[in-house]
Amino acid sequence: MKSLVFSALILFGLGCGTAEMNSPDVPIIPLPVSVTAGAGYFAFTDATAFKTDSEEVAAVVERFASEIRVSTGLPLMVAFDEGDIEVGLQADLGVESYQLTIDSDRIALKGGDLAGIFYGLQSLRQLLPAQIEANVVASNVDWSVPAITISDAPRFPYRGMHLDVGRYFFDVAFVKKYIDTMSRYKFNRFHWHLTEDQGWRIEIKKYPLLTEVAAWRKETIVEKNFDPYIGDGIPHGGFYTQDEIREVVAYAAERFVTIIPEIEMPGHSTAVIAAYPQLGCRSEKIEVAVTWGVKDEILCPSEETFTFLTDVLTEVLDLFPSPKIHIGADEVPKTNWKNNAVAQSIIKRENLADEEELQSWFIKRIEAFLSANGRTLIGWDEILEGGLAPNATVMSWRGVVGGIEAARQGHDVIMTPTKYAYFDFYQADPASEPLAMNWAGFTIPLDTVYSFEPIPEELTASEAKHIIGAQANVWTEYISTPEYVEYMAYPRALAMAEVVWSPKEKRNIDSFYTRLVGNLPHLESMGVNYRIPESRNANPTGFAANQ
Ligand code: TNX
Repeated sequence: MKSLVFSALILFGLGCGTAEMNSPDVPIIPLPVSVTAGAGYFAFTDATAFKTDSEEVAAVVERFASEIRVSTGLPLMVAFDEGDIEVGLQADLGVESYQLTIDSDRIALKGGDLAGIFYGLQSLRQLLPAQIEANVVASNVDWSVPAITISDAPRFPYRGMHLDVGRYFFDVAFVKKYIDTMSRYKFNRFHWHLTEDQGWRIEIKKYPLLTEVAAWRKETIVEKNFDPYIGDGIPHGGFYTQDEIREVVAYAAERFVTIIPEIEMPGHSTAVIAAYPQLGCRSEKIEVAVTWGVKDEILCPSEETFTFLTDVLTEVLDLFPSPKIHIGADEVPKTNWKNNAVAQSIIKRENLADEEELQSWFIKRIEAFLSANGRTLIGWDEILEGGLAPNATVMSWRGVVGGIEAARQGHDVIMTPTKYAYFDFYQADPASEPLAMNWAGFTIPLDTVYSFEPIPEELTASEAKHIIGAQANVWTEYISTPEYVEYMAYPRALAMAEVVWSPKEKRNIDSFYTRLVGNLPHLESMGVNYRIPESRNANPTGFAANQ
């Protein structure tokens, strides 16, 4: 990888020496609200220490110091009485905001809250040489940072990255690394897609077959060989124990990341029905899915299903403090409801027009349960069909149309339109890339992600307030290894980080590419297997981007 990064730098025609750091294109991603270059450098030495004003601030600083002690080998004490890096709270700065002032003899970091301090420290980390990310002492490095003043605050409160662990299971160590990496780019929501047709990944004490049966499939389709079907013959599966989940939730919280668990219903439920056939709408025994695509196996709207779902959610709520819980609700073919007596009798009893309204009735029942437990619901934009549940947040994935509609109805919206936010899609000419998703027929290069604007022009200012942020999704049908997840997510996640954090009017693709050059060595040093981007304006394959 080292040599690849080196060639990437040559490709860009730039190095990453300290001189360039003093330019306005200081290599911080996402771009801060305001950056003013000063004169000179602050050097980290044996005598450098952090001074904090409270236990809670000290805890955040200590975590950071403990990480950079590893690479610098410096003592970097955290104290209350003295220190040349002074860190404290200043509430009037606002949530998640910070001010970082670096002079040649001292550094001052003020955060509007602890998250703000954490983000200020991430900016400081990015100003240090890339070896700061190393997990061994890096010798002969000049640990200095340029004099600079930064004022910074996020554009959106919801800045998300998603990971599908249903299609392929990823272990706790990797999930932690994924969260750690995203948090360094100031993402604050991890959407953990925990259940799928091809695998259920969360231990639920009351329903042991979910982890004994639903977490395992006998094999996986090879590439796109649906017809004739070719399977790999290799069993695949795995799940997180509740202890592991608690550990990951705590790990994320230390990085100011809230985990939003997703429990899919009523669709994407083949694995559940394989374990508990009585929850489906048909009596045949089925297996955990081995192929991709939209499946007919959906949960029956019976009382037994609601008991199951509320039991499952009770355990989920106990594990995840997130105020918002994702209940899926995408891609629900209604065939099995059309042919099922229970479903039809509810339509009649509740005076519903059709199966779409039955889905809406289903989701509203789940919302009532969540709201009785002090939480609200997020669903994919299909929850608009048949009428939105009262406090639902809509995740708009089939373009931004659903998001516009929901915002007009006064609902909160998270924008994640496929065209810009699906990191399972190819990022360059498919001919030169490993197998990836392309069901919509387009490719999503880095600059396309960067060009994404989460607030549609059609919205009035008051409607636009309902767009609480955006998210990038990593679906894993064709992504079976951690290395490939990273290849698909990075550096596109850096472009998305800037979309959700930086002021719209300051975003500039040329500046982004320049800062990217300074930043890629950090990803390299963190051991993230990012894709080396083509140089700006180069089109080596002659492949046209999808815009
Ligand atoms: C659509 S996005 C899906 C996922 C797939 C993805 C593949 C959404 C709510 N549903 O189940 O994994 O496309 O790109």
